[in-house]
Amino acid sequence: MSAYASVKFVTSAAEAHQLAPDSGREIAFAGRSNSGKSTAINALTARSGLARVSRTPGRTQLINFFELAPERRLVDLPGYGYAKVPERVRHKWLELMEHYFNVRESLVGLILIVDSRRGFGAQDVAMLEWVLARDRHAHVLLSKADKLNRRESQRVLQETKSACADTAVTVQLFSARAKQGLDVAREVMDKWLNST
Ligand SMILES: Nc1nc2c(ncn2[C@@H]2O[C@H](COP(=O)(O)OP(=O)(O)OP(=O)(O)O)[C@@H](O)[C@H]2O)c(=O)[nH]1
Ligand SMILES: [Mg+2]
Repeated sequence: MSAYASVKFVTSAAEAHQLAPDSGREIAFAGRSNSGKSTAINALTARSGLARVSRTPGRTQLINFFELAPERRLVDLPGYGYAKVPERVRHKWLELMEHYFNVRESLVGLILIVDSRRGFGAQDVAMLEWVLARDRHAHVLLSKADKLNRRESQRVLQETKSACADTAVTVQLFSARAKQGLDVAREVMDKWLNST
């Protein structure tokens, strides 16, 4: 059964003025292009077609808002780091992200999706610093963990935890395909969305 029985798509924003109303609480999903953000949202909400999964990296250039319950949202942010994206698109991404993180009062936390085969990149670290500087929570999903064996996945988990050791950032292994780590991630999200 879906943990969020009545989840639904709300709106897409390509421009700053198109963001969903800034009330209640929301959690944003960010990460490199193709890291598995949309797939994670679908797995966590147990709704396979909710967020669009792309075969072409860098396709999602929109901020997509989903409603879990009244005044409770998940936000699928456009990915970064795809080499073939033209400079104009990269610039627009930066502008839109800066606006989003600067104005968004309902943002309570960031779920950062990092491909477990790659580990942290410079932009992932920059994204975390950005969010922590704004006093929001952050949690890292090391995605596609089904692609690694146990020894490899434990290694990337420990390395990532060490990189976050001086911060309040939490880290876990995650696989949408193997349904690994769903409950842990949902617990984090529920805490952020519902704590008083
Ligand atoms: N093996 C495996 N593949 C995954 C998993 N999660 C996502 N993928 C694959 O990774 C690719 C990218 O997934 P998306 O969810 O579209 O990634 P995204 O981060 O939303 O990508 P953009 O929107 O383009 O930035 C797809 O081919 C997915 O099927 C996983 O847990 N395991
Ligand atoms: Mg996506």
